[in-house]
Amino acid sequence: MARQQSEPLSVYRAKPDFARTPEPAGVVAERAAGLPRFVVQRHRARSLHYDFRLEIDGVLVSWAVPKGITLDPGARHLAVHVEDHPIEYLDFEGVIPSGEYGGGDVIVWDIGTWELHRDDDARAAVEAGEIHLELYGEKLRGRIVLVRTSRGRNGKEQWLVLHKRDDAAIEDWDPEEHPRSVLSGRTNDEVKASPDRLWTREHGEVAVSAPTAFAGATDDELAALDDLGTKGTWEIGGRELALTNLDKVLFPQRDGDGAATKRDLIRYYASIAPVLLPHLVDRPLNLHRYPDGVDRKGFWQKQAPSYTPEWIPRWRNEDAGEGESETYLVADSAATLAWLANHGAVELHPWTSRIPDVRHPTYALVDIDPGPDTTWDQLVTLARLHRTALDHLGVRGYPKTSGQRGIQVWIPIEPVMTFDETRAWVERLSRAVARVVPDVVSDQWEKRSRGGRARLDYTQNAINKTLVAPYSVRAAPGAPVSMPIGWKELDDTDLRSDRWTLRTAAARLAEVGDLAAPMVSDRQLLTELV
Ligand SMILES: [Mn+2]
Repeated sequence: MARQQSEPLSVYRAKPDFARTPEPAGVVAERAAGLPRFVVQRHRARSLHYDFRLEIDGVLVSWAVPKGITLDPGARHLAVHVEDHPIEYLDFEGVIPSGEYGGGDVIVWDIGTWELHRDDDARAAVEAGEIHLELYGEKLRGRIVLVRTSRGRNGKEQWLVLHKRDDAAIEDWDPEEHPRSVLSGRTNDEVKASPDRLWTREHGEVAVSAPTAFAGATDDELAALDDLGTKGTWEIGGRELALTNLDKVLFPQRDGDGAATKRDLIRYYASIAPVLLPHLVDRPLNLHRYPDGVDRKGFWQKQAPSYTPEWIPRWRNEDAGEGESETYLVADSAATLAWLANHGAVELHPWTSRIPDVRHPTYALVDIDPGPDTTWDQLVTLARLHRTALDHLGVRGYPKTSGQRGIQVWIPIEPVMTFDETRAWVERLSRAVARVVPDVVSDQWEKRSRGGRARLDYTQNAINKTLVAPYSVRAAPGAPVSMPIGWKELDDTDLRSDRWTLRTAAARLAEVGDLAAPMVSDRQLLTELV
């Protein structure tokens, strides 16, 4: 999704449509050039209104006009004087997230230039409560007058806006009959359906980025790995790795599947890289390491080890408190994944937020965590109820197996909410689900008081708390993998959380494709839950 910058505006300015005005285009264009700008944005927030904004002294002096600005000289429309907006907002067209002031969708309904008709000081005219303008817009032309009628309660000044009876006036002209953006030709509905720009009060315009493609190990590289002895130098992606203990068993066998060695783990991560890395890149990584195998105790590693090669990217957490990890590894290549696997990093847990804006998550996470007495059928029921709830809200969730016993739902979002907000959102969602099946779900955190029931864990929606990445291996016999699934697969009687392993993941991918790929570029604005 390309981010529209100010180009459409300059394109527009270069080619204004002067067909409707009786004055020669050259004369008007000359006068309109170099003048301050105005914009009218059609804004569907709590209620529909048009924001009329004038560029004055480097800010946008603004009025919210419920019925819009019209060419109809018979109309008198209420205009509420609202706070100045930054000049960067002038050509903004996109979405303001719900929860933000003015949350909703915005199009540039009209844009152009203006000049004072009577006075010579615009700011003074606004303060005096009466301003006469000549507009040179795409839709709006001619003389407009704004007059203050009352100071109003809660400081909101009420004004009237009207169009003079001049050559540009058109009787019964209705702004709602001209609903498209003058920049993109889109309606509010179309912008809402696929917003390519986003505005927040704190950050202004928020960029939307495109996913990158990552290379995995080549067949030749994998053959070279297979040919190594128990240790040796392996070249992958132009990097030389000193691999050790390649035949060490990290995963005991399960159900007749052979045990898996460190070589198997390295091979898996180097091969799965193209579909795994999009979930890891630009995110600090928490590692669950099992250098002595998964039947021994593992440990969490967040701090980048001192022996990390130069070429592996790192991110420094400037907010790290006393005793907390300061420097995190970031995986951006198959070679990095292979290096991590060589160090026994079995489970890869990326942060749910991206560098550098780590305080705003790109996912809301639902973790359906079975208790000792939870049956698989009950777990699937809980997943289905979440699906129903998300459907009802018009929110897209992407399910995956945890690779152990649970099911997770990852909900990709625009990075505009805080962790407190995503956590509260998921808690409300899960509590609504729990009310449907109270005998299956416990709201108790103490394992003892849960009576063996499942837990809907919303607490992972916090900075530096993580769930395992899609396609990450889990620390369990047989080397199961956290596998993205389709919602319909909940109906598959063969589905189990640990159904797929590092041996079967490639065949699974070949069969159903990369079901987690859409998560990476999907961005949603979570609607308010009451
Ligand atoms: Mn508005």
